[in-house]
Amino acid sequence: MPIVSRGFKGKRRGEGPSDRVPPGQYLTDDFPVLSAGPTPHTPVDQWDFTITGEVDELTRWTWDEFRALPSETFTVDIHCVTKWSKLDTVWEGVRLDTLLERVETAVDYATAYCDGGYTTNVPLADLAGGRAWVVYGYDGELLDPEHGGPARLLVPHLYFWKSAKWVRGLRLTATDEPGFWESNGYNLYGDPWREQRYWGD
Ligand SMILES: Nc1nc2c(c(=O)[nH]1)N[C@H]1C(S)=C(S)[C@@H](COP(=O)(O)O)O[C@H]1N2
Ligand SMILES: [Mo]
Repeated sequence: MPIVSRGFKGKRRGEGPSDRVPPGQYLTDDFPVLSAGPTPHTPVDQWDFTITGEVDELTRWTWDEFRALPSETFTVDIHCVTKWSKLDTVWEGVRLDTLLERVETAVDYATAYCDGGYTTNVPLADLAGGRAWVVYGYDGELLDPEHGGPARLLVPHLYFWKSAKWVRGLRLTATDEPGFWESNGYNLYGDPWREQRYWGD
């Protein structure tokens, strides 16, 4: 009987198409949960989304106001710095463009902040152009609290740590300020196609 372990790669499906799977990543069908702390459970009647910081006026949406904004269902690939990628994930949410068009600012950076205290920094340019969303639906259902429900940021062209779960707003800043993981060794920008995993990558 051969001793090779066919199960060694678990649910990995191999490396996948190189135009879809960035260097160093493997594909998974699972949806792992990665959280630096406990899952907050903020009721939607206590939820709001605020754009604050270097803005002319603070802009805020209640849950009902946010849900009344134009939304879309879309399919993207996601890439976690721990090396799993997941293709064709289906989300529902509001483009950041829709939120940012209400905001006047002279600065170029944003820090997403969350229930539970997590933060992550993203240049405003990366939040514009239909490349970033605040999502509340996944795979035809409301977003599971473990995956960031009621709502999370989704910036699929950057490593998945930029997709802040339980997001409550953006603080706009003049300089690119490291968030939680970026202060702990992760790359300030996090482009998976350039393998910008850690400081110095
Ligand atoms: N608020 C918050 N958002 C977060 C995290 C976190 O710990 N707290 N972890 C990040 C990391 S490192 C990853 S890989 C993804 C994981 O999302 P998932 O649990 O839905 O797979 O969420 C990101 N967003
Ligand atoms: Mo991650």
